[in-house]
Amino acid sequence: MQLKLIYFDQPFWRAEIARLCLFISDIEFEDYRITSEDLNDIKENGELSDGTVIPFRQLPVLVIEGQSIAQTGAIARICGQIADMYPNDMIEAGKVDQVIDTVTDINVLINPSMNESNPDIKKQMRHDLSNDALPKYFSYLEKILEANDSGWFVGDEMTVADIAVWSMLGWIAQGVLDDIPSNLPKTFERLTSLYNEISNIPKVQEWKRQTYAYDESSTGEYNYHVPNSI
Ligand SMILES: N[C@@H](CCC(=O)N[C@@H](CS)C(=O)NCC(=O)O)C(=O)O
Repeated sequence: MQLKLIYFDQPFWRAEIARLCLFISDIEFEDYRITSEDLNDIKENGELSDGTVIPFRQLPVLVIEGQSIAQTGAIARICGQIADMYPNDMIEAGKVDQVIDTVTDINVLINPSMNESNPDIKKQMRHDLSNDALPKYFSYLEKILEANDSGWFVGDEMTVADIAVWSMLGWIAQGVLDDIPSNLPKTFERLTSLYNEISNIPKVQEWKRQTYAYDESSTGEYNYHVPNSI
């Protein structure tokens, strides 16, 4: 099966959910990271120069057997099924989906503060996120982990839901979001354990070594200090 995952050259959860489950399960795929020319093509024409369709002019897009699929959740479900990290059972599948959609909701909550140019308003937004919205959502996620009691969100094995939360927590724990404390997730015991458990998986460490920049001296855009533990 021919698989190509198209995204920016960043380890953001929207792409990592697909890249990582495929990598962990030794499924071959093309990890295509767009150039600035590609981005222009996407914005102007809704496709890459080779004709690959980018349906909503946003990324990620998965090209599977020559067909383009957009939307993080849809891609996660396909890659999760291929990688055997997405349940067959309808209810269990729904439990995975609800976690992925909640990570989307958290992302959407953070977005306005990323686009805010007034520093005072931005600071207030980040303060509100850190003291209200984020802890609230983390506590809901924590409760699901507590109810399942296997260490994973659904069933007894890691699914794409766990990878989504891991990658989202890593985004926050990097400390790249000004005025959102990097240790915010740490007060949530089960989320912390989940994060550390996934970080310790040898294939995850290998993926990070291969695709995340680790040069301590670099301050470049592509230097991701996604911590191994929180
Ligand atoms: N609903 C989409 C949202 C995807 C999205 O917001 N992608 C961002 C990158 S993380 C993007 O392509 N931004 C460029 C743009 O919207 O012009 C999904 O779930 O995948």
